[in-house]
This record gives sequence, C-alpha cells and structure tokens, in this order.
Amino acid sequence: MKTLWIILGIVVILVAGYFVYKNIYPSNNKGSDATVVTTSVTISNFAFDPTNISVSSGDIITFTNKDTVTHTITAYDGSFNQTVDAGQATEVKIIKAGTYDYHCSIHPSMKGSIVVK
Ligand SMILES: [Cu+2]
Repeated sequence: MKTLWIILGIVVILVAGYFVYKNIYPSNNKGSDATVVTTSVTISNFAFDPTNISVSSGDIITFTNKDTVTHTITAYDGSFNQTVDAGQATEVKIIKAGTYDYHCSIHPSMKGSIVVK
C-alpha cells in the first residue's frame, strides 16, 4: 500500500513538472498573434512622422495626433479611413500585404505610406 502512494506521488510530481515546463517554455506555434508588434506614428505640425513605415501583417499601427486640429488617416484605395481628433490616438491594423499610400482627407498635403509584409 505504501508503494502505491510513492508511485502516485512520483506521478503527481511528473505531471506538475510538465505544466511548469510548459509555462516556462511556451510553444512557439501559437499563431500570428504571438508576434504582434505596435508601430507608432506621430501626427505633428500637419505631418506624419515617420512618413514611411514598414510593418508585418497584423501589426498594430498607432497614430497619435499631437496637433490641435482633427486629422484623418485615409488610404487612397479605401483600405482604411479613420478620424483622429486633436490630442487623441487611433489604431490601424492591416492584414493584407502590400503598399498603402494614405493622406489626411482634411489636409490632403499630409501624406504617408505603409508597407505591409
Ligand atoms: Cu489633417
């Protein structure tokens, strides 16, 4: 009977050890959300900074408007069109690879480009 409890104890330790190991070394095959990166673009003095960015599919691009007027982030091909009020921020996420040229629809001279890989 005592042997049975010892065996049971060993099994419990092995199972617990397995779960601890899984937590310390998580699987890398968790899908694309495991590698999501945030890229920041600042809108200041009626310009996007940096003007040209390169991201991976599914990355989050945060646009922070530091001007005192409203701007938009509007893709020429209609892929995205977001308004960002003064002092606010908005996020753009693009899944499909390609080059996305955009501008501010209120101030068309404000231009930027996003390359999605
Ligand atoms: Cu604008």
